Amino acid sequence: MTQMPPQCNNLQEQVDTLLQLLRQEPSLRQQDIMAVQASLKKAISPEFEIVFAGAFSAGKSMLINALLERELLYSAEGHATGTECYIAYAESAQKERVVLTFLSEVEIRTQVYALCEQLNLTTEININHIDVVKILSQGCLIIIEKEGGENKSELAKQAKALILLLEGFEANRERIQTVDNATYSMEQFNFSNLKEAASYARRGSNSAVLKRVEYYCYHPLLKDGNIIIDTPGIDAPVKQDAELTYDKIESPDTSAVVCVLKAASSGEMTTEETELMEKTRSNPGIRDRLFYIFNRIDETWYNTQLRQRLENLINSDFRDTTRVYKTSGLLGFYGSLIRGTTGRDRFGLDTIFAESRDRLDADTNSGNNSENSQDTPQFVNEFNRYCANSGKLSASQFRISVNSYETPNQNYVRILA
Ligand SMILES: Nc1nc2c(ncn2[C@@H]2O[C@H](COP(=O)(O)OP(=O)(O)OP(=O)(O)O)[C@@H](O)[C@H]2O)c(=O)[nH]1
Ligand SMILES: [Mg+2]
Repeated sequence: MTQMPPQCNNLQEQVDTLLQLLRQEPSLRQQDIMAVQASLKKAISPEFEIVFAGAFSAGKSMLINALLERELLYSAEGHATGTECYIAYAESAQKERVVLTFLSEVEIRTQVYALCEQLNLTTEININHIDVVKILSQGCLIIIEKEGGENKSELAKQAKALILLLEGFEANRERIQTVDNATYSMEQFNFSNLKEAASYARRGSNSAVLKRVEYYCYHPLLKDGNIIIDTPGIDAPVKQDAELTYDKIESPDTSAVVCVLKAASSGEMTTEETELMEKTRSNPGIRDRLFYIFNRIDETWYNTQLRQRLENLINSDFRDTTRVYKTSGLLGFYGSLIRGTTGRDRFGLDTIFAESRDRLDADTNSGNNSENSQDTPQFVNEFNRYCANSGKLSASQFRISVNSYETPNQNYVRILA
């Protein structure tokens, strides 16, 4: 962070004096001084909040993991992040810690009412009544079945969100306070590291009743007061989650916004993305610290039409900014991790990918079929595609073949070997 010029050393005092003078002058007393106070707070604050915002699955969490070079945040298909995550600096690896803040019972009740209204569930709603909770959950299950699955419609997604909220409330009943937002340290949860806390927070039902997760993480990027904030997708099924993101980008505490856009995989901007950019531009505290990231750029490598549409979009709608970046969070993140692997652990298949492989197993109930294509880590598929079809590797320099008689994992190991 830049040093303040010497005449600003007593900024707080000087601004306070000016504001006092303002109050003494009757004709100026009505002036709104909120903006001045907000700017002052920011100017003297040692913290610099950088908010990552965008549509669901744009890759916000993955990009943050890539920046921090570790799998800290939960990144997955579908709506993955349901809670605001703050990542601030820890002085050393030993000082890494997590603080979990829960919603209050009142806030949870408000969300339950709103969801029940949208779902047309009109029973007596007392979430402390075990029977009521059962009836509501059954009602949700019926809706999901009628809609043909959890993700089949907005209604089904909301029903799923209500189930998770009720489950989360029950599972964390002892920790949730009536009107206050209770906070807990990781010791109180018996977590021994950030990862354990993160995997507790990523579970849908826990995430539903958490208001905020703060990670204190040992990484040079966070030194000097940089705080990275991951937010739920602006099109998240629970309205409150999405609103939280909009509140955050309009908040005077926010100093920079990284808009993670999905246009590289769709060729166009969604209404929500346009709204996000408009709201961001209207926050005077952000000024020109607005970064546009076209993530998932790998998808344009295999699709000429998509590539052209993205280029057209950037040339027309992003003409007036130089802060346009094209990234692949997925390839960048795993690419940096596999540098530390060797043939002995099959270039990460037995180490860094072991957990996601097991998770895939659990998700798909595919049992012991460990070479089944469903157990191929997403990165391995993307890596093979990169080698075979991206046109990024010169054929004379890299004689790489992706063979159809081998499994994707075998191709991956052979190529890297
Ligand atoms: N092909 C490709 N996939 C990516 C890329 N970045 C992320 N993904 C995948 O996209 C999915 C969603 O990524 P997340 O990081 O969870 O996205 P998010 O923006 O945090 O999504 P929400 O938390 O749901 O709002 C994951 O399965 C990632 O592996 C990328 O650059 N290329
Ligand atoms: Mg996320």
